[in-house]
Amino acid sequence: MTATFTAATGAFAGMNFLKVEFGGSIAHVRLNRPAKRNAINDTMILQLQACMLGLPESVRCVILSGEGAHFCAGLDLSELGERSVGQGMMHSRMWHSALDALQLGRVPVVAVLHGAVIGGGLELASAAHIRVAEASTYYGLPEGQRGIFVGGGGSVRVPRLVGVACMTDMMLTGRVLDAEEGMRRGLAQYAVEDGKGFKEALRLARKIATNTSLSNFAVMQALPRIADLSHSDGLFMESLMAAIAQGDDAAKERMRDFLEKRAGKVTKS
Ligand code: 1HE
Repeated sequence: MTATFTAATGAFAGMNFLKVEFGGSIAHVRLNRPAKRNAINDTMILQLQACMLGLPESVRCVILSGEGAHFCAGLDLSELGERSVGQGMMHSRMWHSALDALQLGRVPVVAVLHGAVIGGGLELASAAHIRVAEASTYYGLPEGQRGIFVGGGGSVRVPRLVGVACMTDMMLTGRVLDAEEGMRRGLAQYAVEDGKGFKEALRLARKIATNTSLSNFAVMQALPRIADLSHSDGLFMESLMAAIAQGDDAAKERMRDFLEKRAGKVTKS
């Protein structure tokens, strides 16, 4: 599968800690600070937020990856030292806004993981909708060893994937999960050989990009919220979302396509 991606211009080109490229309806956003293992400083997290909020309408799916040998070494620890308690609070809230912009934005994000996915790197990865992990991937939450706590939404998102017990273990003991264990525990949905992550992500992104916008939006916005609700409230919200989605013209057209034998059937592969 070949892909032609071209470098973004304008505001995206000015984002020095990201490399943004567009290929048709897909944007490829790369963390671009390989010399520091893509450690996320304040500028980078703000650029990521601006990038997600500023995507052109033509973009229907994002592939997120990391330049160099690792996906992301987490928070830039060199910026941590001088922060007061109040500044620490605001810093964490800044990460929350940025990762919410990614998780609860307009388009789904497929993350390609390789090498270290550590601390804030795992917080970032867990905000994506789909994770493809190359064989070199390993996951760690060394916050416990560094004397800090997760601050980028990890305590909310990571237990949803691996459970509270596994996250507790990772934080208390420094346990590191390799690609295989991460896959088994739900940190990634797809496992691929080294170097094959982007190709797999592109295959998935192309499928995602052909769904109706409203259907993708419902999956991204309603599913995590429904998971927060009681049984009864969850079912009510589901009914609202279902009615809205099926009332959309694009959904009606797809139903007609199926009934008039123009749409594909569901098959095993
Ligand atoms: C960094 C960072 C960083 C690398 N902040 N500068 N995250 C961590 O505790 C992970 C810390 N990093 C590592 O364990 C290792 O760097 C790696 C396993 C990721 C990669 O090892 P390696 O041998 O390939 O690289 P390196 O030689 O350790 O690092 C290369 C450079 O990147 C070096 O700088 P240099 O100036 O000496 O070349 C490192 O200092 C720098 N570097 N990682 C700052 N994280 C929202 S709250 C989230 C809380 C957290 O994320 S806590 C977890 C932080």
